[in-house]
Amino acid sequence: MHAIERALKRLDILFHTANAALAQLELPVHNEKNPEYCKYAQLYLIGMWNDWVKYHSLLTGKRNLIVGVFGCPSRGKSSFLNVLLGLDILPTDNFIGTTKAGTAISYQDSKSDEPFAITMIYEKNAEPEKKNRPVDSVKKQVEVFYKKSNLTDSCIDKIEIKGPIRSFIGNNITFVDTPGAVPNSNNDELDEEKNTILCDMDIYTERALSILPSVDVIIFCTKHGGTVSTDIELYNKKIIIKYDPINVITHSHNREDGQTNEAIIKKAQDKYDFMPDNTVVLDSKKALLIINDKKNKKRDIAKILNKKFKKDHDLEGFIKLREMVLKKINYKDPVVITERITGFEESYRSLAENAAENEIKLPKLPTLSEIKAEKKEIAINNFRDFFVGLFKISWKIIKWILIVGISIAIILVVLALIFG
Ligand SMILES: Nc1nc2c(ncn2[C@@H]2O[C@H](COP(=O)(O)OP(=O)(O)O)[C@@H](O)[C@H]2O)c(=O)[nH]1
Ligand SMILES: [Mg+2]
Repeated sequence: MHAIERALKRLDILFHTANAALAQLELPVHNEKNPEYCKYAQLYLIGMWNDWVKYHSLLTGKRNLIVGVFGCPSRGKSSFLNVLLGLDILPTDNFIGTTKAGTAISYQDSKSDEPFAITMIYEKNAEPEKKNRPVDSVKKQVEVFYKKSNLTDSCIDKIEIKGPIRSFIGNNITFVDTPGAVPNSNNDELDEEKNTILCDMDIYTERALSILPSVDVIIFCTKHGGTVSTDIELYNKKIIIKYDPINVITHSHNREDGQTNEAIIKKAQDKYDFMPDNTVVLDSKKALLIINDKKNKKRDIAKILNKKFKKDHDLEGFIKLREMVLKKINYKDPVVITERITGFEESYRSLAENAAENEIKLPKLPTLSEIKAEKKEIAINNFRDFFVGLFKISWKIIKWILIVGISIAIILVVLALIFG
């Protein structure tokens, strides 16, 4: 707890310094000097600022941790999320563009007959549209909202689903499903791969990538036996630059006889050449059979999944995945916090150095010893002020006591003289 309090103080300092730097850059004199640089630095600071807001709200427990699933179209993202949610509620299909907007799913307890609240949120002023549904109708309602999120109208922000999900990872995580993204919309590989319906991949890609900065943990989905150059390009251009994702290989039904998960991962590592060790192989289709089994509708799905995932070779990837997610979300670990804040500080320092080269003076980030020295000085000043204040009040009181005392004494002397 102590580490978190200290971390929050350091974050506050960064906050103030970055805000002061932004104000400095907005000064007309600087903007005229080097408008190009000012614009770049402003954007950079705003990006940093957003990251701090995100981290701050996480550390103070004001929001859930957010896990986002990304990847090219039809890599099994929505199917695999249904397994993580313990409920088959997200639309999945064999054609590109099934998931049409970012969809955030989180736990909310409810005893109502329609315990799931599904909301379509628009970017601009339009009022959100909200429907309450029983679990069996959630998928249908989401599809209705997806249809409404007409491609020519890109002002839809996201869809939110809140209800009693049965996640075997934990209830304090918000999961986000995203539309399939492509690194380049004229990709021939996609047409070869699928009977592509006519759709504007740019809008889906934009919607998916706009979600990237707001998530804390990224899961990147690829498909066993699928084509790879689009995945590699998307991964290298958009994901790995900023994030350290967990990699998931779905569709393990394509495995050759006796092929182990390790062998699949090894093969993928050779083929993708980017895929690091934190990769798991999953068969969502098989796991969904357990989730959709009528017998299991009213039972504790987390317990059932745990047991089956541990026993079944095809499903064991889910257990590994849970371990990886939990390890990544260990954000209250003092080492993780310190590393992260040091990272923020370093990027601010390099920005300030860069600014100096451009003859712009940004506020200096105080060092911890400077902050300590400043605090000490404040404490000394407060201490001194307290005694000065006490002395002043005491002096006033003494002065009044003396005045009153002397007056009474004079009166008594006068009275004594008069009455003899
Ligand atoms: N056999 C098998 N099929 C899968 C698996 N995951 C997804 N699929 C199928 O692949 C297709 C695309 O899945 P979807 O979840 O919609 O992909 P998304 O576009 O990445 O969200 C659907 O027909 C799924 O049923 C899996 O692990 N095994
Ligand atoms: Mg999908």
